[in-house]
Amino acid sequence: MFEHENDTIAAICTGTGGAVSIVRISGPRALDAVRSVWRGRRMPGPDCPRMMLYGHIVSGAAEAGAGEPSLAVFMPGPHSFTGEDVAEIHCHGGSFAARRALRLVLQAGVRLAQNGEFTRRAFLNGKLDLTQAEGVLDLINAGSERAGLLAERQLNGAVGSVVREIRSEIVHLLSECESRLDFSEEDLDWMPPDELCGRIVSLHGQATNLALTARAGALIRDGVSLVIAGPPNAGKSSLLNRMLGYDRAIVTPVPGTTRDTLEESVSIGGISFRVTDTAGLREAKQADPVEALGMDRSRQSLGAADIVLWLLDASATTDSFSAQFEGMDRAESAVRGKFIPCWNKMDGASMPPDGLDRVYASEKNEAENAIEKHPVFEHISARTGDGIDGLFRRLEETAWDGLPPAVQSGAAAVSERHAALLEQAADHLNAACECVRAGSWELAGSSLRTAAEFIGCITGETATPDVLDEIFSRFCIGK
Ligand SMILES: Nc1nc2c(ncn2[C@@H]2O[C@H](COP(=O)(O)OP(=O)(O)OP(=O)(O)O)[C@@H](O)[C@H]2O)c(=O)[nH]1
Ligand SMILES: [Mg+2]
Repeated sequence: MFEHENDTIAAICTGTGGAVSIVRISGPRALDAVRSVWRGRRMPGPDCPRMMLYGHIVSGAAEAGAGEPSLAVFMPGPHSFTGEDVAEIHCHGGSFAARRALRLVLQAGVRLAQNGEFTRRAFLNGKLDLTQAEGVLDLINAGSERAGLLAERQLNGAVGSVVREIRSEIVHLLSECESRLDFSEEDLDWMPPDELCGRIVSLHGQATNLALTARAGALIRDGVSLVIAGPPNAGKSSLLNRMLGYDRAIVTPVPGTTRDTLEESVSIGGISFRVTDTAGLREAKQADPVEALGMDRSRQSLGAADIVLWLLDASATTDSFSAQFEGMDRAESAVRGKFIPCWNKMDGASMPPDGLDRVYASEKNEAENAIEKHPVFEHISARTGDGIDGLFRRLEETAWDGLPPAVQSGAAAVSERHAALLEQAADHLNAACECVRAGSWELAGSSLRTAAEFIGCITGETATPDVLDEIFSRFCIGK
């Protein structure tokens, strides 16, 4: 917890490994701090704002030698990221140059910034609302193109502007209720109660619909966990390799090749899938202790997955199908997410896809016309790549699982934090409507005020320091 102070802060704001490292300084002493370490033909200052200048960083006036060649820029407030005077020193990459420059800057009466403190200052100085600040964090953490796009939209105010419209309408209706209290004896031109109720109900709908976009937001931001499971030798590792486009997992004809779970990320339809290849599941009596441990991990993965892709070996002898179906049924009961059965090795299958599905149907003693009751099988060959496009479409659809297209486009998908506040606001809007119907203007006003506070917490107008601490502590130092 820290208060917003008017002191000057600095931090290295680039990650390790790049060609350039940047030290950022914000606050009233930003320019003095750079001047105290800078030697160059021209000093970046108010006379040349936002202009990158070449010079050298030295440890002090007494030190001999030219010092570290660097670039520096000065951005006077309020036209800067934080809204304060900001200076940046661009040093050579690697850990030495930037750390040395930072140490020198800190000696000039500047303190090290805390996590997210630059962005927090930008928020406190009105440069960003809270949803935009969160958009900054989402952009940093974006694991797919779609997640990046969503973060960018939020950073540009997509969520903030919708939320502010809702809030300003609530505040308008609140003033309607209050004016009835303040001028109860006077004949003012009031909004009829039915119209007032209608507008509150419409706001309730907007808040609830916006809250519903959180599921799409979570999907886009966090991605999906997909576990590939099935009996040994079904081709699970081959499929992982096929999905990634390179040989990540060891593949052999020996059943029980994969011993431990293996996770990699792949982007499908702009959604990030964390794909886990697992050790094949079979009767424990056939397994050695190492394989048994691997199978334990496979079962744990099954329980935790959003989607389980269960592979069956279509090239195996038909005698083996019963055992394969039994294994699948046993596993399915441990799955909490969605389950997609999939025949692999279709290139070596002795039966066409519908034949395989019918074998499953007859095994289940289902009438042929009831086949559609069965899980819909995918049919692929991890070896040739046949059916993989269809499988990808199925995975994408399963991930979205019926979310309406408007939500899928993710124009303004809110976070869990926003959704919780919107739902609370919606409850108070409901209560306000009841009160208006009952003619209890004071209670209606109080419910509307609470609803406005919850909504204001989304953009930060009514957020407490605790909320800000929680949000900005998730940022890294230098952001
Ligand atoms: N014909 C054919 N062979 C395949 C296909 N997919 C995998 N195989 C072969 O099946 C054997 C087993 O493949 P893996 O990918 O190691 O199978 P797995 O399910 O990971 O096996 P475990 O790790 O032992 O559980 C290998 O010889 C693969 O080349 C396929 O689509 N068609
Ligand atoms: Mg394997």
